[in-house]
Amino acid sequence: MGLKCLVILFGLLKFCELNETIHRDTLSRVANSKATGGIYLTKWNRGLERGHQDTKKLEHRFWPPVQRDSRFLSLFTVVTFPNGGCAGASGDNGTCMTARECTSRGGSANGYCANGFGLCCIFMTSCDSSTSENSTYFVNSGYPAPYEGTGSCELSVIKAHPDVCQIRLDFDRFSIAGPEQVNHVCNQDQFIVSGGNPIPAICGSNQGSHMYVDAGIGTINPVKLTFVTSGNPFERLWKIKVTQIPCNTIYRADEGCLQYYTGVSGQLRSFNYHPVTGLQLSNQDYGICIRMERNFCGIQYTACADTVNNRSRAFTLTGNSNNPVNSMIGSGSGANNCANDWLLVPCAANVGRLQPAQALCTDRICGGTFSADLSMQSSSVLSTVKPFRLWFHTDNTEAPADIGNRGFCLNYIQQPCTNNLI
Ligand SMILES: *[C@@H]1O[C@H](CO)[C@@H](O)[C@H](O)[C@H]1NC(C)=O
Ligand SMILES: *[C@@H]1O[C@H](CO)[C@@H](O)[C@H](O)[C@H]1NC(C)=O
Ligand SMILES: *[C@@H]1O[C@H](CO)[C@@H](O)[C@H](O)[C@H]1NC(C)=O
Ligand SMILES: *[C@@H]1O[C@H](CO)[C@@H](O)[C@H](O)[C@H]1NC(C)=O
Ligand SMILES: [Ca+2]
Repeated sequence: MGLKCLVILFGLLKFCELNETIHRDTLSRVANSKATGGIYLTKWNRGLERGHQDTKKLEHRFWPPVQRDSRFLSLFTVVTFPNGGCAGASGDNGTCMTARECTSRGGSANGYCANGFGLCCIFMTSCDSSTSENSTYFVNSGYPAPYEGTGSCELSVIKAHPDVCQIRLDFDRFSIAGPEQVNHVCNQDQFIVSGGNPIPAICGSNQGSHMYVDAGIGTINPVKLTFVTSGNPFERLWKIKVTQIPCNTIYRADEGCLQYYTGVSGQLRSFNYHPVTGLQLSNQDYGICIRMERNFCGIQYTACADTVNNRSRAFTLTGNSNNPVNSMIGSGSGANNCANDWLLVPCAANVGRLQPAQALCTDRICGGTFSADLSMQSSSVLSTVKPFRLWFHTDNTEAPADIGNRGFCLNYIQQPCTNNLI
């Protein structure tokens, strides 16, 4: 798909059509629309302000070389550009297209794109709707005002193209009621994703987080995003960007990754993590993947700084974390094993651990301190198992043994293929 524009008289007038070839004989049609004061003209007056110089630049950029000699085209120039993503004036992501196309597809124009030839079309929708537009924002009823009511609010996401394999959800805003205080189960509000691979329901505060949903191959049932709200009044606010990811792209997440991070360093947080107000969610079971960057052979994890609490709560999965709790490791059923809730870090070992213990490594880590050894002292933890992946699991119970756990926040840094890392 693409947008083609006919530029007349060095850009003083522009006529754009989505995906439609403009021939010389289209000119009469253009002339007609001009004569009748066609809908295009008023919408493109920014072209008039931009004037001569910009248009000259555009000619160099877009003018197909084969047409350069044509005397006809010295007056009439055809420019094309892809229907790609664009940034709207509001900062939202949109799709570049003509004003007419944007209106007919149910979007709203928000700023210019493609050097002023296209409009950035933003798609925003709320409860009980469906979308097949890429980069649609799913917002709460009444957005940007919060929604205090209860009920169910659903968006069906239909593939924009059969060749879409994944749906990425970006939680630009995500604030619904958190889990109950005893067992941390989301029983008041819930965000549920269905129709794709199994995804745990979440609740609470998740702004800045993301999820990948496997949409399957071919055209199958839509993926449904549902907010169920119940119980006490709560100022619920959400705005989720829904991006459709084609199968054969480099930015597609690996199979089985609910979360997928790229880059040499970054930060991983469990859902509803917050050192003070967060509570680790029960009934979680998912993979977190970090793309192996070129020439990196290992990955090191360190608990985030907790600047609020006296004792860091950046990794509190098990025990009563109102008191200091040591790290726990391994999959046995002993007091210092991780039988119920854990973060699985494949063959994890503390950084700087003295030989020969270096040869030993553990997989599950839990407790109230982040370390691959039993310890009250937090440590950086290294894993060289590839691909880089973590699994997070919680059961449906906290009380009475587990109290006030927040979940985890870890910073990761990939380690170069030196120092015996292969
Ligand atoms: C737009 O592009 C599609 C796919 O490339 C094509 O099937 C369709 O005929 C085109 N429409 C027009 C009006 O050119
Ligand atoms: C959706 O938009 C994103 C970002 O612009 C882009 O990478 C992706 O290829 C688009 N998906 C489809 C199906 O066009
Ligand atoms: C979407 O918007 C963000 C923030 O404005 C920007 O960083 C990102 O590149 C945009 N994506 C596309 C495909 O335009
Ligand atoms: C912080 O912890 C230390 C050691 O456990 C304790 O001595 C101190 O009183 C605590 N401070 C606060 C403000 O709780
Ligand atoms: Ca638990």
